[in-house]
Amino acid sequence: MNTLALEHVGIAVEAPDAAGRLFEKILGGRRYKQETVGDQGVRTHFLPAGAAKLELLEVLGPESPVARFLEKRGEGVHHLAFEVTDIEAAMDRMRHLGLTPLSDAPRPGADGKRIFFLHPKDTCGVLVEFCQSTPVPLEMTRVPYRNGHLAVYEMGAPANPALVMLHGAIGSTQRETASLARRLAPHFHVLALDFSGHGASTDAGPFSADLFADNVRTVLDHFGVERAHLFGFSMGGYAALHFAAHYPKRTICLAVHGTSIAWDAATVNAMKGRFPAAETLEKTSENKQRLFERTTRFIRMLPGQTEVMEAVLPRVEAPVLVSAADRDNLFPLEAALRLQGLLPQSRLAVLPGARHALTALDLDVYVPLLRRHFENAEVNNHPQGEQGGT
Ligand code: CMX
Repeated sequence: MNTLALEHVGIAVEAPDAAGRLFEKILGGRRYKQETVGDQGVRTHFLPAGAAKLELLEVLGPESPVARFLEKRGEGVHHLAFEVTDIEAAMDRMRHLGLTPLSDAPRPGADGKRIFFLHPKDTCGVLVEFCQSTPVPLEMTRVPYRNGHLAVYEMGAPANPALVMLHGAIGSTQRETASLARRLAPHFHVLALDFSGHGASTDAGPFSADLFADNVRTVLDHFGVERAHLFGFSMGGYAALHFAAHYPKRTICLAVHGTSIAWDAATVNAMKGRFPAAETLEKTSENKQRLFERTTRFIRMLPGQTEVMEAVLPRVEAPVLVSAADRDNLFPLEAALRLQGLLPQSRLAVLPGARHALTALDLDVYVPLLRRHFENAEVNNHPQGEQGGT
């Protein structure tokens, strides 16, 4: 059997800000996430520590087990957490070892994880946590659209700023944006959608940037969201830019990753070269054949759209974070630079060590970048009244 890996060390602290600054100095990394874990009565503050993390535990109320710990013992190491791939099996194994998990079943922990504990009395005075990263299944809402529906995965509190998340060509939320969406959900009201004819959304005719922008508008209307941040990967970025250009009053700010607006015959062929790989992944999709046909027609039109985009994008006033992977195997870095050059309020980020696929990105690097970009955006100056149309 492989040994279990240390996932994080939990440290109970009285003053999370001061403790956070101290450990930032010691470890050399920055706090990258805060999260309230209501079930445990704590707020967690994460810092990177090599392959593991430090989890500073801030008490939220007197009922929290960490409050009792602080009262009895003061600040200090509170628990060690080990990563498992099957948390139910880990619970059974602990019971077979004669150890008693503190809960009958795994409970929700920080980071979308499922967790359980062993009592410190059974484990040499150390509270031991087991955690499984496998995320809870996404819940899908069917938003009526033309004669069918759009599949939307809603996460996070509706009181938070809305963030629409758009996948790439021949992709879907489940395959591409889900992990990123989960990481952003504690801070935003995430609406991750499958474009028409993709993933779990029904087909609604030929693909076009207008259709995808209309998908976004429909989802915002359905959820009663006036203005939103947009994130788009690859073709999703293209659609996000198109949306921002045509619905400026509904756009707070944007982030696009792995997106090019300068398509030529070579990019069309390179994109088509990715279809077989997608085919093996999309075996269950009823739309598969039509998806490839519609995508082929759509991307063949894109080289003819370059001039149109070049004329329209300088009018996008929303701040845009343009990011690209330094080893993107579909678009050269120049594509990102060219795009950034067209956008009046844009910043460029080059992310290390990744190819085109969004799933290959180091989210520990990318998520803080995105959060800062969205959170810095000017959100007070809400334009009112009539929205633009395509
Ligand atoms: N590490 C080591 N010893 C601990 C401990 C810890 N984290 N927490 C409690 N103890 C010790 C206490 O000091 C006490 O020892 P003494 O009997 O020698 O005084 C003993 O365990 C009993 O402690 P208690 O305060 O009387 O509390 P309970 O037995 O009611 O609860 C425990 C202890 C472990 C069952 C409870 O704290 C618990 O359920 N912990 C798991 C949940 C938790 O800690 N959640 C926060 C983690 C947040 C996250 O990572 O998401």
